[in-house]
Amino acid sequence: MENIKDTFFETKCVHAGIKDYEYGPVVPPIYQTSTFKFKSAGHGAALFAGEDKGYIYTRMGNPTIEAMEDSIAELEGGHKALGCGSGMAAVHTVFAALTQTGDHIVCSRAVYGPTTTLLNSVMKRYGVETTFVDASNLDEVINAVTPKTRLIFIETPGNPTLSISDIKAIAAIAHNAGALLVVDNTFMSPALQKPFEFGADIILHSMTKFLNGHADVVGGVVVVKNEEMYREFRRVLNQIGGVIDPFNSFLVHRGIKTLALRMQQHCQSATAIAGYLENHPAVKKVMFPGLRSHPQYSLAQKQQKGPGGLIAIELKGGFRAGQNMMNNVKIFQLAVSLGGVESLIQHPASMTHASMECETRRAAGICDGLVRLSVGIENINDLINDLERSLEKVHDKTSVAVS
Ligand code: LCS
Repeated sequence: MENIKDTFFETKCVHAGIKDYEYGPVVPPIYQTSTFKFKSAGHGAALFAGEDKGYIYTRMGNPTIEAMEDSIAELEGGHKALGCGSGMAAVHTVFAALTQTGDHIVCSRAVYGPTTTLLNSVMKRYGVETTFVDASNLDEVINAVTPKTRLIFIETPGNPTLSISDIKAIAAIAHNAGALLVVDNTFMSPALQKPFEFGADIILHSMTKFLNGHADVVGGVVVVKNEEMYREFRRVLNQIGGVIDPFNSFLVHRGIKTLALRMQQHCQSATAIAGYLENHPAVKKVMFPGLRSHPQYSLAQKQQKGPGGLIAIELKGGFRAGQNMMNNVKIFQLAVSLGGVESLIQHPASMTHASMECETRRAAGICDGLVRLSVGIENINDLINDLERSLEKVHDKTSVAVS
């Protein structure tokens, strides 16, 4: 579509990235091919030399992948995007492209468990050191930066505690130190948060979550702001090989068409559920950026267009009560991942964040009793009734609190 830049977000969701293709399809065809024919030996050489535009080999580029990448770059307000085989491939590509032996990273403690583990294992083995901080405390971030810091990495809201970091303030800290700010925007999607508007340098997503939205793809994406960085990241991704394939790209691109609508419903239903849980006698604490009780409620109001669809809760009965709740829900599915149309429930300490060492996990605020909900788009009455029934059982068995 022409003039896509002048359209509103909902229109971009439907049309961004789509070009003209042979036969005039309204959605991008799936170019399910590993390689592309050259017209002549000279043409092949010119493509490899970058003198001619076109496709060579799907690890290096493919029209279906590119359509999805362009749509996300447009939605995030970036220059270009790089589709990756998973969110973790996106995280790794960023670290591999930006650091070398002797460099230092400052990373928020409130990030997806395997991101912490990647920094503490592979990146450490390559001689890249990381300092983990409570990124909602700016003094901690400032104090952690050293002359060797290449990047600051945050997730906001963080997985799974939903603590919020000030993107604008942390971008300023990074830039003062000659470092870059990388924001994992998975929990918000560009429908609810635009990190580039607050000074972030690189955005990444697990597309497995809200961007795709239908729990049928594993994928990731990195979005950059200029051509120089894009070329460097593309070179590294080509070498690492962690690319996405055409079919999964097609599915993500299809999912994005309803992103704006889905995010509205996730926010609305999660807000209703968080309010319900906050008043429930079996619940000790609810962490949700849309509640006034959230410690960074006012920052969330400034930085986010909505609270998102994730809720973390602690039950008065601790871990046992949480297990009971998870074993008794019927509509919420007991499964990891998040951001799909179906509601999910899981236990971070024994599931998504189990790869972290116990002490690291507790320092990140992930107590053993924490349960995470990803609120889908089912009817809100069904969802609340499901929680009501499961919490009745929890409450009966744990009326004496044992957290
Ligand atoms: N970043 C965030 C914020 C995530 O939540 C995840 C996955 C990743 C990166 C990695 O993405 P993947 O490689 O799985 O596409 N989060 C998960 C979670 O909370 N439950 O299961 C996966």
